[in-house]
Amino acid sequence: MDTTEIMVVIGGLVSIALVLWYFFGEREHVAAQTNESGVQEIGVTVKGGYSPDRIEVRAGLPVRLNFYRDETSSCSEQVVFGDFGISRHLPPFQTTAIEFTPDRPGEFTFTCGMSMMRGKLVVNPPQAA
Ligand SMILES: [Cu+2]
Repeated sequence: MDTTEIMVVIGGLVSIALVLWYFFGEREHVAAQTNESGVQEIGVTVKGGYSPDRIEVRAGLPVRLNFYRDETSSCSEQVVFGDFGISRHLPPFQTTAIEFTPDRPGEFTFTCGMSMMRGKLVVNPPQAA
């Protein structure tokens, strides 16, 4: 193989890896990670939707959702967690942390101000001691 062929093969492998990561990578990371302070933390990118749009946490532990709004579209300027009485303005190109402690298991939808963009917070029962 000459250098050009090797480059083509490497390019192909990188593309495949990116496709796999795009389709499967994010879903593996939807569970919020518990940090040293015991806060379940996860970043959410806001751009025409929420990514990830399905976030798993546990009940009874504080949650910090770091919403990064990567657009100026007015659709996404507000995020609403109706079940938790939370409504927040998200300034563009900034990270806005939303903190609360889900006290009960269940599936809770969060939306933009007009309920067009949707995501789901899946609250699992507290971990057995
Ligand atoms: Cu909207």
